[in-house]
Amino acid sequence: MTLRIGVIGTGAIGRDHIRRITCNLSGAEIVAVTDVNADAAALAIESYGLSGAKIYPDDLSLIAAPEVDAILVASWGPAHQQSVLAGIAAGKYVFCEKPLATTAAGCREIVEAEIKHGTRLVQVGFMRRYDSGYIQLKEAVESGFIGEPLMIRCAHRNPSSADLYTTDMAVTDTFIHEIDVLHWLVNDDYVSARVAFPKKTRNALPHLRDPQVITLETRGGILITTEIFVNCKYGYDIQCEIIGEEGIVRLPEVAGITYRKDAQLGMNLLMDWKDRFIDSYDRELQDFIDCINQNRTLQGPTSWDGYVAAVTADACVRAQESGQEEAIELDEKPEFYGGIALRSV
Ligand code: NAD
Ligand code: NAI
Ligand code: ISE
Repeated sequence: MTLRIGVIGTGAIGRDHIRRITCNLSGAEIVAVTDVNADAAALAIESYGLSGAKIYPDDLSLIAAPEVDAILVASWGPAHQQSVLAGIAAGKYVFCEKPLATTAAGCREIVEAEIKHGTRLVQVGFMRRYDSGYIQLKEAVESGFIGEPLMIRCAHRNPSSADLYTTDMAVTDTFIHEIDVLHWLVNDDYVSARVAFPKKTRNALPHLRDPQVITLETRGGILITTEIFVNCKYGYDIQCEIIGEEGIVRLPEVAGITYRKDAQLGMNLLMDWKDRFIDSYDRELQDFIDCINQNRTLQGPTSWDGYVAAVTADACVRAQESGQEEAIELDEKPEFYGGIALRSV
């Protein structure tokens, strides 16, 4: 079976996903695209030779199209909620880039709609769960190799940020990847957040506070500190180290040749998120396609994971503003997502 996908939002990542589905992955084809910027949609069709794909005027008409089996939402964050809810209402599968919605209430609405539908339809694009480095870290924690995890130290560095990137986006756009992957890594829930602002880099625009240090604490007492530095200049660099009672494990450096030249021993660093997690993006989407084509329940990050990320991000943004520790309070996890009890749904 070939899954027929309609793409909503053909910007940077929308086009990158179209490229991978068309050129690298198996079992799916792009049959429809839409973008609020009609030129962006036309460019996507032209760039990847999608002569059979149709351009729709908006997300709702694309979702309603009978030839579309599944939608891929890669528009900007505030537009996600409407497209995901319409996808669920039409009974179509949805792959949604992060964030699932920009508010916890919006994510909760999606959760309720999916539960009402009765089967899982939504996968959120938290691709780090498919990264082999993070998978090895999780295996090390779960096998007891480093004993009980006590602390986690992370860094999320981008060489530069766009002009419209604001201080809260360090949480909602960037740190949100750590928020998702870290509670999954240690199988624990967050209970509080704090944010500290070190000396500001001269390389950030005046409106942006960069870098930031975010501290999360889990129910089990694990303390997680993450440096977010989105104008670090030197490269795209993702670090994660888990300190356990019996040892320490670290995310591997991205493989690259070392060179000896001009009196230097060196190694190149990546500059772009598209390259750093290229295998994970391939794997998350292939998994989405395979689960649907083989009639298996989706197994990637759920709408509930999107909700957890949004509640945690809200607390981090409050902590940015208050300078205080802010509580993270989650609703009880519905049985539908593997929780213990179903709360008012
Ligand atoms: P982008 O600005 O390059 O592209 C967004 C596109 O969506 C634009 O072409 C815009 O015109 C279009 N758009 C906006 N609202 C729309 C709507 N309502 N309907 C249709 N099209 C709409 O942004 P991007 O970098 O591609 O990011 C898109 C999404 O992907 C964001 O949610 C972002 O957080 C996410 N993202 C995820 C990762 C990751 O590592 N998983 C990386 C980059 C971006
Ligand atoms: P982008 O700005 O390059 O592309 C967004 C596109 O969506 C634009 O072409 C825009 O015209 C279009 N768009 C906006 N609103 C729309 C709407 N209502 N209907 C249709 N199209 C609409 O942004 P980018 O970088 O591609 O990010 C898109 C999404 O992907 C964001 O949610 C972002 O957080 C996420 N993202 C995820 C990454 C990851 O690592 N998983 C990496 C980069 C982005
Ligand atoms: C972008 O949207 C991503 O998701 C990247 O993974 C992240 O590193 C970057 O900071 C975000 O802007």
